[in-house]
Amino acid sequence: MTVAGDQDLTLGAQGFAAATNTLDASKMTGALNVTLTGTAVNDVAVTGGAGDDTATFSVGGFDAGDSFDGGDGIDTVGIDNATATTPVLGGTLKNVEPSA
Ligand SMILES: [Ca+2]
Ligand SMILES: [Ca+2]
Repeated sequence: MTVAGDQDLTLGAQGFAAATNTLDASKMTGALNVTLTGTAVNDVAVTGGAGDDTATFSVGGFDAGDSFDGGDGIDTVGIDNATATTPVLGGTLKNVEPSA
């Protein structure tokens, strides 16, 4: 999936069904806020753009095949392992800033 534009965009509960997926917002200048639900089983590589992006990996899915590159801006990652029977934290983070 590729998204672009100068408006802020919120994508709730994206359950990617293929084994490997990409969400490319690198051309976007608005802020992307996405929640990913399929990543415990499948893998998603999220690339943010110039805005302050947020990617939330929910349902226990931020494993070695998953990644988030925030790009420019002050970017945030959320990881929710609350419902996972076997929580994992093996994904790759790049260009994600610590919160103040
Ligand atoms: Ca995964
Ligand atoms: Ca960004």
